[in-house]
Amino acid sequence: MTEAFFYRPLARDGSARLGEVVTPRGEVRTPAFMPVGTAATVKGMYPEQVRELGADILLGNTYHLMLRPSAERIAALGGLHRFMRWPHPILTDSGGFQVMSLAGLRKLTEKGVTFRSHIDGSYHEMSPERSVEIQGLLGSDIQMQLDECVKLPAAPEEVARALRLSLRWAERSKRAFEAQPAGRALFGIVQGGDVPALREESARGLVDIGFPGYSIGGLAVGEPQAVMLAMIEVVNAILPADRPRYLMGVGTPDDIVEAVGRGVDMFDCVMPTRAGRHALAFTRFGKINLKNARHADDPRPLDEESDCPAARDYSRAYLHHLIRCDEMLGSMLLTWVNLAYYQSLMAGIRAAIAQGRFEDFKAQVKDGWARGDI
Ligand code: PRF
Repeated sequence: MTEAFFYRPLARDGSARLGEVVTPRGEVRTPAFMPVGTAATVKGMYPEQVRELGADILLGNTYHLMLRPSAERIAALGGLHRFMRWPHPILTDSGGFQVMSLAGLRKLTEKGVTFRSHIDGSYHEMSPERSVEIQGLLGSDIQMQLDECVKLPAAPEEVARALRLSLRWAERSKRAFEAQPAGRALFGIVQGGDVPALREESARGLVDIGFPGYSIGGLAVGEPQAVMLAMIEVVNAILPADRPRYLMGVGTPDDIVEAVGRGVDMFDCVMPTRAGRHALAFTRFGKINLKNARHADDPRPLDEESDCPAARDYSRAYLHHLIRCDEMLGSMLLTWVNLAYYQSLMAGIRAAIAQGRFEDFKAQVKDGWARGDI
């Protein structure tokens, strides 16, 4: 087993990239979608089941795990992989984004961020150094620097201040990360809002510091899709071709195919899992809301041609019934449907890039979503 972390490019089709992120815990086929396992679980799914759908890597959250059950407790129990029985690669977010969206009474200074837990109101401090230390205790394979993500729309001065703070935190994070074993990686996070010049400043600053991979943050936070895609183009023109690029917290199937076409390699999003718990199914025919009364008498499955038993073998009427009764199996089946759809989309994307027909594939899947449910 190699002790190195690196990106192996395999093929290109336009700007779309086929590759592998190689880690000591295994290879991640890219473009990759990472299911979100915030609280050391992909809600409603067995880890073995998530793996069988084709996931090579999961995302975990520093913020949630530091509060409950705590990084030190997970470390004492042998690390996050053993704790949750997922022996494959894990990527962790640094916590800053979750502090800003979930925690109460936040205070941000040069040193870091102080906040109150959304669980019990307890007081916590997070610095770039502490975030990296927590991710190290968890045993995360791919770690994120602490950053500040500004919601859009925002004043350019505010976006500039946040990206420059994030750059200084990137340097501190890199220094703190040097204490960790070989084979793990720390990614820098590009910020810069919807301002091309600030995106460039952020990307160049991070490349100067030097990271084994780069995340694109601060997008899908209120801006139109066209703006997000334009920012991805600006950033990917600067990021080195021999390092993986991860678009944080994105997105819909349409966002994913568009971003892949602009050179993004990795994605994560709560959308398939959260939407599944709220009765929304992602399919070849677009989104289907199983709450709708029109499904009550429908004996057809969601997609009779799917490889996923949840999509192929259960009637829409039954799924509708489970959701109406708030039965947990309804959430479990729809989470399964959605993660299976997302992973099959990624497998289709990878096959298309390998064969040089990514544009055709993109047109074909978009056509299916547009045609809609019968
Ligand atoms: N920063 C971090 N995590 C994130 C984001 C970010 O900007 C986003 C934005 N879409 C999602 N998750 N650290």
